[in-house]
Amino acid sequence: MSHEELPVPSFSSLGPVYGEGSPMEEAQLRFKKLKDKFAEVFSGSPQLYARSPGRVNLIGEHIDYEGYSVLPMAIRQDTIVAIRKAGAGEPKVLRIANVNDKYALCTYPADPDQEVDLKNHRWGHYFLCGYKGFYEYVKSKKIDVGEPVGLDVIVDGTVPTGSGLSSSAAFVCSSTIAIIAAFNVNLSKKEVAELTCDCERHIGTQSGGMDQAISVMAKPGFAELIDFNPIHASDVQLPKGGTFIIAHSLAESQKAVTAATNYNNRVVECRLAALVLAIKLGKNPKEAISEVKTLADVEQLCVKFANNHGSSDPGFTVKELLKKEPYTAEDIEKITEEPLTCVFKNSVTSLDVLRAAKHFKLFQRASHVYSEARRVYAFRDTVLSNISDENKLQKLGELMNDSHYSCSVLYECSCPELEELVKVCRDNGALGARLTGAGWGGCAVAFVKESIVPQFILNLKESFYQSRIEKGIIRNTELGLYVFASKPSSGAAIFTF
Ligand code: NG1
Ligand code: MG
Repeated sequence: MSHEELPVPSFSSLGPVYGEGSPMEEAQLRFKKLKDKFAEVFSGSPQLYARSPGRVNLIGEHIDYEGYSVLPMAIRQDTIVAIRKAGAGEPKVLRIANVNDKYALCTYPADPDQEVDLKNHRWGHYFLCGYKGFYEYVKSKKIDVGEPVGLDVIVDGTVPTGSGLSSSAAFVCSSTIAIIAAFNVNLSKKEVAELTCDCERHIGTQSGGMDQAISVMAKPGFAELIDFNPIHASDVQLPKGGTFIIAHSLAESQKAVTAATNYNNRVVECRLAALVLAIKLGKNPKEAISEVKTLADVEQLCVKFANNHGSSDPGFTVKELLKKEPYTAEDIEKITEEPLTCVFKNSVTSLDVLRAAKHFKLFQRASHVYSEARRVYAFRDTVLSNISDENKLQKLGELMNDSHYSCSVLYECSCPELEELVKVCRDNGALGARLTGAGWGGCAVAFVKESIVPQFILNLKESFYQSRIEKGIIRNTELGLYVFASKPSSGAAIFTF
């Protein structure tokens, strides 16, 4: 099997494919549960299963959609989708059930052209994202998959939702891969990574491609440096002696619901920052509006300006040309010479952002993106350097701390619970700690010397979780779900048995 194909494992190879350190029995039990649930809800057996993991982003936050490389690793927690294609004569319905009864059966017509009803969020929408994206893809590539038919689906997810660990991508990727396999279409991992990123945008977030890329392309034992345009993953072997601990702040971030004020707002602010920079650096406004989509698009112009002033840092240009005070829409329209509603006329979700926003913090957002993009390479270079392991661990921790500071102060995607948790991690000896994923809740990732891991987790329980247990926010017995060490796990796979 080449690195480029999705593995189709058998039961005997389940352990290594399913994830490092995960007991075989646990995996077998989950497949049995899925199979039993399938028989109970639909009668009969699934045709196949697809699995895709969540991820923790080690560094490179909120820069994938600006075209910059990021450095995540897959985690053991995942989503498995069991699927069966209905026959031609059977009802043309998508029936999506879950092994967890908390999620009620969702049904949709088997119609690839239906819109995802964003005003009424339902958990099954993520499957629909994969379904629509699949048909768009085969149509664009002129692949004939016949008339739409019904699909019976059971889902089992173990990635905590709203936690910044990409439960959404695990769900979208496993759904899409299950559909691809059910229709017998053959695609490379790279194609699947690109396609699943397009799929997830149907949920209404203007996501970059990090989560889907790592979920599809991860290899056990490695973090990956992911580049975009085109997507490419390079293995990064993490140094010995350090462990990543994931800890939940217990604040849930509902990204699909808060998109207009949080996630998509930042995407729009970055685009506006890029436009204003381009125009200030000499581009004609009309040209800038049609050509400049991301801060990466204007980086060379910024560097050129910086060079003329003795610097090589695009952040220098941001400081010189953007004001620190927030911009109003009118401030920006004086520069773009076009109403913002026209600039974003083709994007419903961006127009939602414009309606919800009072002002735009262009200096802060651009400063974050350019500095964070550089930290990703500094992280990779540190891993590859030949300084002592001890110094490596220190330096990686510092980069993570700098990343958190930038996310918190410049990008404003943290929250009080995450601030408290990151501080508790550092006070208890973490080499570095930062929020991970989109933020506004969800998890922190701490980098800890292997020798102190058990004590570190105990201390975290004591100083962060104990008071929350007493308040009844979580149960003592669930603690393992909210704070755990994580090793780089394997990427998506298809199972047939
Ligand atoms: P989360 O919220 O952790 O799934 C999101 C985006 C990523 C990336 C990060 C921030 C989606 C599917 N994922 O991750 O692409 O932009 O935020 O770095 O929207
Ligand atoms: Mg997500």
